[in-house]
Amino acid sequence: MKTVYAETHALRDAKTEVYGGELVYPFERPSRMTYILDRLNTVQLGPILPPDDHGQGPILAIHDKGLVDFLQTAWDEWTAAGYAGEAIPTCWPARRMVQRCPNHIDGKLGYFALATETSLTEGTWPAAYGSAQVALTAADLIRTGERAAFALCRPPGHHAALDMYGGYCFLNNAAIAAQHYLENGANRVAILDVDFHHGNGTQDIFYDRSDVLFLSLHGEPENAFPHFLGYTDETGSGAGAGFTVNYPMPPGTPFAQWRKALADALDKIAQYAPDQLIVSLGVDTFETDPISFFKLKSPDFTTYGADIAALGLPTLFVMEGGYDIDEIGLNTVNVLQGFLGAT
Ligand code: OKP
Ligand code: ZN
Repeated sequence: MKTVYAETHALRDAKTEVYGGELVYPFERPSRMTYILDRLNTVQLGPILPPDDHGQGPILAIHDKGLVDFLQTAWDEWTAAGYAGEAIPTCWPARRMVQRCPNHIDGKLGYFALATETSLTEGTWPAAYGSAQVALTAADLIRTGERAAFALCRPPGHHAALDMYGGYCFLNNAAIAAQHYLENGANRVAILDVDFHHGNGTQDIFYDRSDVLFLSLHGEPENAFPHFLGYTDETGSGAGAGFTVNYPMPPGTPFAQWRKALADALDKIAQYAPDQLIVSLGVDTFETDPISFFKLKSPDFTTYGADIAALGLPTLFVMEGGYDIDEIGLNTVNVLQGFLGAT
C-alpha cells in the first residue's frame, strides 16, 4: 500500500495545550509521525510519496472562506495585538449571543474555535494546508487504480467543521477527500470514523446530504470530547435523513463490543454501496491511550483492518488521532496490514 506524507506537518509544533487547568506540551505532537514512519519502513508497507499541490479550491469546496482566511492570518493578528503566548480563545458566541464575526483577534478566535485546547501558532496554516494536500493526493492514487492508500495526515481533521477548528484539527482532510471524489466521478462516498472521538466536523459538513454516508464509533458524548455531538438520535436532516449513523460507547468498552458496532456499520456501508470508502483512522481506541477510554489491544487493530477489507471497496485511510506514541506506529500499521492480509 502506498503512503502519502508531507514534511510540512512539522511546522505545526505548538508548545501549549490547555489540559486539566494547566498548559501542557500537546498530545498531538510532531513525533507521532516519526513513530508511524518508522513502523511503515520496518514492515516495508510500500513507497512513501510526497503530495501534489491541488491549491485551495478543494479546501474551499468544504470550508467557509472566513475560516480559511482566518487560519492564514490569525497568527499575525495575534502577535500584532502584542500577546506573548500562543493564540488561545477565551470567549465564545454562547447561548442567546450573536453569531457575528468581530474584528478583534480575541473575538475572531472565539468565533472560529470550537474548543480551547488547540493553540494557534506560526506554522499551523502551512501544516494544515499540507495535510489536506496529502489526503487529496492519496485519493488520487485510488482514483487512478489503487485498491487502497494511506494518507498520513497531520494535523488531523475530523473535528474541523464548515467554519470551526479545534480538537487539534483545522481542515477536515477526510471531508475534503470525499468531496474531491464526488467532483471526479463518484456518486456516493462512505466515511467510517473509527477514531476514539466523535467526528463532529465530518458529521456537520455532510449532515443534510445523501451523497456521503457518515458513520462514527466513539466515546459517548456524556463522557468524551467533543461532548456536544455524537448521540444516536443524530441521523441526518432533510435530504441527509438517515445518512448519519452514530455508535457512542461507554468507558471501558472492550474490542468485542466495539467490533459489534463496527459490524453493524460495515453492514450499513455495504447496503449503501458507495463508490469509495474513506476511513478516518484514529488509533486512540488503544487501551493505554492517555486521553481516551476504550480497551483495544494491538492485535485487535489487525483484526478490524481485515473486517474493513471484507467490504471489497476501494479504501482511503486518513490518519486522525492516537496519543500513546510508543505504540502508535504498531497500532496504525496493524490496521493497514490487516486490511492487506484480507485482500
Ligand atoms: C482529537 B482527535 C480530554 C480532553 C480532550 C481534545 C481531544 C482532541 C482529540 N480530557 N481534548 O479526535 O484524536
Ligand atoms: Zn481522537
